[in-house]
Amino acid sequence: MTNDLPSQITALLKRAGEEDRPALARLLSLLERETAAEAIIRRELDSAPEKSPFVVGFTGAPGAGKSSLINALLLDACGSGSRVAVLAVDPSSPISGGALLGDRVRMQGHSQGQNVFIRSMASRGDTGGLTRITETAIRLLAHGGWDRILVETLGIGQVELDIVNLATTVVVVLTPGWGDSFQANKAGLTEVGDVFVINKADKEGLNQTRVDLQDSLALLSTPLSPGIAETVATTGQGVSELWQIIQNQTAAMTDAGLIDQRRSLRGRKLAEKALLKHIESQAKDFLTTEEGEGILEDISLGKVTFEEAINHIFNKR
Ligand SMILES: Nc1nc2c(ncn2[C@@H]2O[C@H](COP(=O)(O)OP(=O)(O)OP(=O)(O)O)[C@@H](O)[C@H]2O)c(=O)[nH]1
Ligand SMILES: [Mg+2]
Repeated sequence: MTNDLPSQITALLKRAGEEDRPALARLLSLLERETAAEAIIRRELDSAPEKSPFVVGFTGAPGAGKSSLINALLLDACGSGSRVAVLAVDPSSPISGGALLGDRVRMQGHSQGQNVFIRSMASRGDTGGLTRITETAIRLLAHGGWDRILVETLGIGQVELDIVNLATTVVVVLTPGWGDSFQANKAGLTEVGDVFVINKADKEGLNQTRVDLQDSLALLSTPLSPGIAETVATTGQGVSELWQIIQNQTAAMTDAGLIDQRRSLRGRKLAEKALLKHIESQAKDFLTTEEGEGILEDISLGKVTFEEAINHIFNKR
């Protein structure tokens, strides 16, 4: 099967482009499972007209209520009448076909209706790889006619910082008690948010968290002040307002030229990652050659310095 992967992908892309859902689902599975599929899909999409979907990234600590919020948004504000895709990116679990978000949302009755497409993507390896897969998945969804995409990522590491490059708008989900419990991750999260939502507003500590958040945001020198919302995802309280704030913030960012800036930053970051990966694998290959082994030996014996070795290697290539 793998042999005719390119023609299989070409055929699936054609069908997905005509809004065929099973074809899109199959492409996403290939992307997730077949290492070779990613490059083929990207190459084919590169030659298709560029689409710019509206991508809202939701990030935050485990259990903050990201899935519940997305669910409430689907039920309410952004779901009514328009087509919305949801992508849950799970950096922690290996591929299992598991659908953390999907199961929950399905349970609550969306059942992948006409206007909703839900999919989770698991890690195939390193998180850098996951970021690329996520980007490709977003492009696939856009190709399939889903131009409004909500992405859920876990807010504990590189992936959620990378979502900044993938999303049009980043929503950071916090909960009461955030001020004291997530010190280590605080700076990272406050820097990436375009909109901050304090979810579980029914819990104790809301007022203190609001103050803590405002204090943290005051320290940042962002060109645009972020939007702030308060919600109870489980009852839907504040969810329409949140969607309104997301849209307003996006419009303000577009007017200020910040969206385009982010897109080009994203392109650069992805290019940089791909280049570094390439250089690293070349260097690794070189180090297993006789000459590479010799150089390592010479360094370890103190016959040459690191600098000399590096100069020697790079001048040669
Ligand atoms: N009291 C209260 N509980 C909430 C609220 N929002 C979510 N929950 C509950 O919090 C728990 C975690 O919610 P999830 O939506 O799974 O959170 P998550 O951020 O998606 O979690 P992970 O994907 O595991 O990181 C669930 O039991 C929800 O029912 C809220 O506003 N108030
Ligand atoms: Mg979740």
